[in-house]
Amino acid sequence: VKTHIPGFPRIGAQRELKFALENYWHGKSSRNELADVAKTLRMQNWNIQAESGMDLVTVNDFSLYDQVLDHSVLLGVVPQRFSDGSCDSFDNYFRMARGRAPSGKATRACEMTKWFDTNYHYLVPELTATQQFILNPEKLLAEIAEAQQAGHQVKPVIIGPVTYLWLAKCASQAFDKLTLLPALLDSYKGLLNLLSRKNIDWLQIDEPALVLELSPKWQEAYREAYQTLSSCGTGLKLMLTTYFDALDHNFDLTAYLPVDGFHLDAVRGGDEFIRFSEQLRTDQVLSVGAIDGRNIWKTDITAVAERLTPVAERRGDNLWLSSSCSLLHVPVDLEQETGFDPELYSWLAFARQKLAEISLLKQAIEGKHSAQLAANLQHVTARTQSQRVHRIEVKRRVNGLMPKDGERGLPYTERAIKQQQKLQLPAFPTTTIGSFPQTTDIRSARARYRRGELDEIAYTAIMQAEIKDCIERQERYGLDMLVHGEPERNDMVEYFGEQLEGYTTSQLGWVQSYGSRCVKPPIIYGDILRKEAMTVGWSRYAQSLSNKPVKGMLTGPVTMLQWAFVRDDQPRSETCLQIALALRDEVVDLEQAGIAAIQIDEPAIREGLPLKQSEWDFYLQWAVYAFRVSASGVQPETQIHTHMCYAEFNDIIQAIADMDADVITIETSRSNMELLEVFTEFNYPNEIGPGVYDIHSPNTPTVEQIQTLIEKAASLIPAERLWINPDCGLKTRGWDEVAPSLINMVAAAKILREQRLAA
Ligand code: THG
Ligand code: ZN
Repeated sequence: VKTHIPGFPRIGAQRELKFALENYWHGKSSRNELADVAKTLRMQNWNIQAESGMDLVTVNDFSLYDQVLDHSVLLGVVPQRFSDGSCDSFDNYFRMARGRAPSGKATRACEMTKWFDTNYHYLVPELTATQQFILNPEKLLAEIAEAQQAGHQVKPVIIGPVTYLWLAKCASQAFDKLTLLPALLDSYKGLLNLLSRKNIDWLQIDEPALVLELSPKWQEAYREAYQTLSSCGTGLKLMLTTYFDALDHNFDLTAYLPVDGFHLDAVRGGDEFIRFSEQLRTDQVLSVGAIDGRNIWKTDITAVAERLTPVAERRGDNLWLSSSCSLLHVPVDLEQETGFDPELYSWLAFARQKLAEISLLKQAIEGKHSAQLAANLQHVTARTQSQRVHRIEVKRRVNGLMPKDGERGLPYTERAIKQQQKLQLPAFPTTTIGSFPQTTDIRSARARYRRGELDEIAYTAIMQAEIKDCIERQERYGLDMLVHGEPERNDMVEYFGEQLEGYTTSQLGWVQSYGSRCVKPPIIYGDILRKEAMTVGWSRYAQSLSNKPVKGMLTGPVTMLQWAFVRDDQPRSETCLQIALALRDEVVDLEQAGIAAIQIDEPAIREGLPLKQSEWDFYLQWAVYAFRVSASGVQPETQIHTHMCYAEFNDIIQAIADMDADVITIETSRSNMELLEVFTEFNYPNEIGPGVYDIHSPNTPTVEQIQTLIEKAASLIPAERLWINPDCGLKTRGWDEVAPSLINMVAAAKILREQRLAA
């Protein structure tokens, strides 16, 4: 039995890579200093793997920004606009990622999108119909040499050809990406040839697209690809690596691909690996991903060892043990955490601890019964029985939910009349998405409060002053529906996670989101209960300062679930309904406190879609119901808003309509309102606020630019249902950018109102 992992986090236990990158980008450090940090991190990661008993260390899972971007560079897939010679290849790499670099001209960055159903974003390769692939293996070979010189047994990882094509987009006009497969395979053959001369046994070749419901055409591409690669006679063994779900309808396809080994996800894929093992020849290797690479729970090693016994008996040395997928998706090291109480701590495993679990699993399978194994069993058993996990009143409330708990009482058309009577908004009402600039003063006040350097009274006074300033500014700019600005919040999920029972938050549990950016997902360990109101005090205070309506601001149940590490001992849908009920109570309390409009953000509803399309309906059904439960405790007069960003709405427009929010605000400005067209075609029945300017850009939009977008929107959405707002929250911008932008937005809305009145 051998052990390995598909990949390890590269950001560093203390986010060393993040800080090194940002220092380099901002001209505060040299290229060599960045390279040194990167090298140290790689060395550390290999040493951790070797010391934890991995037989092979993974190489090329490291990246300065993104592994898909690295692979594009490896294949010479660099869009034309980056070939202007304005900087060298080191900086050009960052230009592709960010649109700019310490040297070189600024240009449009590559598009970013979600890596399968994870919260990691990759840079989308851009292919042309006549794409040439020119190998550029410098980085890969250098890292292999580095690891070998350090004395490690090396297993490099690359992305497989079919998954790479699947992830790519057509640069300008559409064409069939599979027409590029033969040329791409030539390039891979060249690469395999190179690697076969580097004293390497195994190459890990990642093909997660094999867990998708592929069409026959893409299935055939797999046959062609691996037939070609297996017949190139290099002697290099391929470990075809799949993860994130079961193979299901690609099971036979995969089992017959001519490679020397396969890696399967035995967490999401259930017991499929047992049947798969029976299909393989005994000289083929099966790597079983039995330790969850997507979550932070300790594995029940005894139970997994038992499940693995038949496979171990059949395969002997040709069984490898592994994590389900790369550990990129979990934080680095639990041992740094000092804030968890001992009981909770004993239930958790971060990346480092997962390596130890793989070794422990190997011992268990080999029949060695250690004290560690006994402790593991004790901890995982304790978790299933713990008082802190189970709250009978919460379970009872979820079980008692009825269809009517997801109903608003009156249909939208009747609610809209009552809401207008109450809110008295002008035509084309202006609003914002919720957050306003998080200044250094605000961040520092929060940090001092957290460290106990500010008491509750002093902290509240500072936050109230910020809210007051924010309300006064919005009044001055002339906005119609105000927000309190959220100075008290760090992250929109973490903030609520810190306040709800059943949730906890880590201190250093950072996970890479994209490039140097990280998130710290909260951990949902138990039944969820709202002990007391979470946002009401701030909202009530904000409303007391204005005669205009101030929107309450909450994160919706699906996003609270999707951006957290979720307990694995009950269906996600049940956990989501528990969150929905906690939020429902908050929504009702806000209404009681005189808040007439409440926004329940759901930016993550689309990314929660299962990888297999046949499972979409079931997911959307419970996700939409959970949102509706959170929103339906209030009177028809109370206006419910929701917000979604980075969304492709086409395939879920029915579900969005089913959410039945009175108002939805969406990101549309960068696509020139194209994203709005689906709402028009669908005849979306409720109110919409399509974003009229891009908050991700530092440029101030002019009145004319905004007007043009509003007019486009007005041609797509009936006037009485159109709102005017930016694309997204403003917390990443400065007041010097926000003030003129909002003033221009309000001016554009007023011009439109006058035009309509005159017409
Ligand atoms: N919150 C959470 N998850 C998310 C998002 C979020 N996932 C998807 C999307 N938004 C990811 N986008 C970002 C954008 C910015 C940052 C992280 C993810 C970011 N992070 C800070 C950093 O890395 O410096 C750290 C944040 C902090 O200091 O609290 O800027 O909004 N949960
Ligand atoms: Zn947004």
